[in-house]
Amino acid sequence: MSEDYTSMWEGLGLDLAGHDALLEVLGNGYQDIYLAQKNRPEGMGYFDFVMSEVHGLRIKELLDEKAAGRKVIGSFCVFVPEEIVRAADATLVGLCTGADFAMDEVEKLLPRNTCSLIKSAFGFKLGKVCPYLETSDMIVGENTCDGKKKSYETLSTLVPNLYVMDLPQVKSAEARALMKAEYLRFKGAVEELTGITIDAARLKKGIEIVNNKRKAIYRLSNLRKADPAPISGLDALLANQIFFYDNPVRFTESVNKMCDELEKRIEKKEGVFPEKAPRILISGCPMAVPNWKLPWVIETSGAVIVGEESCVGERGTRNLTDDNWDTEEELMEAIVDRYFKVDCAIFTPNPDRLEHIEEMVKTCKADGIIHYGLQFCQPYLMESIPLEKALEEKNIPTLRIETDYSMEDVGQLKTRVEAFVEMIK
Ligand code: BJ8
Repeated sequence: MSEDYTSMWEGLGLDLAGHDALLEVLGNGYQDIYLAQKNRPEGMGYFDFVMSEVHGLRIKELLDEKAAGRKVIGSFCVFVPEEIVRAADATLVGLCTGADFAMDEVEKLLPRNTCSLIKSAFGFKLGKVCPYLETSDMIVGENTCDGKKKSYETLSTLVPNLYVMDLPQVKSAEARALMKAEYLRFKGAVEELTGITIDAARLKKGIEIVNNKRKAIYRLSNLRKADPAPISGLDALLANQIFFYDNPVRFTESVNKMCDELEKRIEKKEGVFPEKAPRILISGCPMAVPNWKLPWVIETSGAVIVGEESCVGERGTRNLTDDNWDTEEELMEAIVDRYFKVDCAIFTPNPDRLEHIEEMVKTCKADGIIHYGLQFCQPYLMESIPLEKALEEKNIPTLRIETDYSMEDVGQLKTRVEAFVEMIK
């Protein structure tokens, strides 16, 4: 880290010893997993820098924004519409985490059989190690899976500023109306928090910023179609993870700059893995920083990851918001239309997700799918069984993995993944 941020972290009420321990584990993991890779694009230098400053310079920037009167809103889900947040000159940051912390304390509040994603968010709060959570003026929870919606009842006793958004679970006209009503209610809450009235011009600006960010990351996804792949799945995942933290305009520029470099690599047939290396599509639960275990296992087993059907990936970033409208009402409708297409497994039935996976297999030229389900995640684990069956019927080899954030199963995962890679070669 470029500066000593101790007093900033102290001011946020972090537990300095615990936080130091977390940063050390994060730094070591990054060194072993990321910096050990070969032939990385030069453009990844920017993302390495962002990661090295993820609890430092980025938090300082957010605190500077707050000092200038702007607000920071934290979220756990891609259903929280960033366009509305940007329209009020506020910044949206992701609060999901990918590491276990303070688990003994967490298990006093949540059942042991809760997924790691939920437990880790609680662990970071109870262990006082998340500067994003402590910087947020509003924390948005959402009624998605049962684990999340019930855990927010408990989270509300730990944080003073939790706002809960209701979300539909089916794709009907009534469900869309619920989503619209909730997005309007959220817009009102953001206006109240920021003191800014969101009009059509502001919405248009917010949509433009977020669309540009999504276009850039989608451009990156498209470049991964090339064989040899110009970027590793680990590096592409990192860009998708930083999507949730970085300043959106700077992020967009940095991704586009890296894409220019990748285009040149593709022209020269330069890749990170040899041509014809087995190509894997990951599908399933989101992977938040620093959850790099499975991608690392896959890419050290001779395969390359060419896409993520995930909320930290294409499920979260595909589809733009149509901004060819003039009134506030029309623009809000366009935002609802965009988010109503997200095919999260909390929806029932959820046929769009299978379609999207098949489409990604084709566009990414994937040889097989690894379905990543977090232990105790009912929506994705339940859905993975019929998905596997449907994909196998179409001769798309699929491996279902169920895991958590611990490193205990790395050996076992490696054996299974290596056998799968061997099979699809
Ligand atoms: S839109 S995937 S970000 S809800 S892993 S907490 S589902 S038990 S994260 Fe998600 Fe929004 Fe859906 Fe995406 Fe529950 Fe499963 Fe845990 Fe999960």
